[in-house]
Amino acid sequence: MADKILVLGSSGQIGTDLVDSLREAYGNDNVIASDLKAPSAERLAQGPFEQLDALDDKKVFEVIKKHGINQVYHLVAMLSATAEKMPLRGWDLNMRSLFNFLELAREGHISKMYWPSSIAAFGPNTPVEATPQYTVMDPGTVYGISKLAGELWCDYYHKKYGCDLRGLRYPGLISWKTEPGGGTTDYAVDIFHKAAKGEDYHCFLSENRRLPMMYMPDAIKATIGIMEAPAEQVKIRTSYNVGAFSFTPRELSALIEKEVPGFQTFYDAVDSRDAIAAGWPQSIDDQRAKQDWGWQPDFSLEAMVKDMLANLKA
Ligand code: AKB
Repeated sequence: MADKILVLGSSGQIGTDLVDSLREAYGNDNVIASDLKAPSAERLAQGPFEQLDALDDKKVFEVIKKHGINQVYHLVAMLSATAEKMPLRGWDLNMRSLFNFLELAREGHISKMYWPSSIAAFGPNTPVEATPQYTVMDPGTVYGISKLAGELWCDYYHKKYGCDLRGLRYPGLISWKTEPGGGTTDYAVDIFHKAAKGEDYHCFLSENRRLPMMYMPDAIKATIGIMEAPAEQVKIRTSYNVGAFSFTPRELSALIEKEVPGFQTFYDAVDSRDAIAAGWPQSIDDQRAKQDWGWQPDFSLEAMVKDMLANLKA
């Protein structure tokens, strides 16, 4: 029987690219996009869509049964900067939407689920260089606490009930199809939009704030890669570290300036997101993902910069 896949949060930064890639691999009709928001007419024409609140457990169950869903990519989350402004709503959304699907997995209604974690699950006492897979995790944000708790719950449901749950700790993600919303790493997308329009950028992180990042095609490769890996190769059921490259705003700005002469970044807009980023790793050790299920990124930092600008200018 063909896999039937539900992507929750399909209009978001990851969901937009992921639905396109999954539809190429599995066929349009086998990938059901879903989001709280109504889709664009273009998206609706591409394949099945369900307008769905991931907190509404009855509607979620109906959608799973209606389409005969067996795999779920659960991308619904309130990200770091927004969740700091509304901590209880952030916690409620991030955790209750996860539990709705963990329970469906426990009851045997879905056979496999992807739920992403983040570098935000680490904290100020985590080693910042080549952050190991297993290390101190003391997140200082609501989003980070929800990601660490969610990782542990996924591991618990796997060990206790045998549920097939898989996850990655995403670094900051850079993409051109959809802008991110509410994250701390979003500057690394905003800056390209300004550069492509010939405008200067006023950065909300300080110039030397180094963070691990990844280009979206690699994030999608990792996401589908871990979901398609044979179950016995997925040995970590909390979430795997994955990395690609790291840079500071100043280094990124200099690379963009090579492609867009005259481009400038100013650091007069630094805000509370800089303190969030200060508690996160600067680079990631992803040996376990490489060893266990063959993870390997394709894009270098320089190649990502060129590709982002080419796509945004097009
Ligand atoms: C955020 O900045 O909140 C996210 C993340 C690192 O998970 N992009």
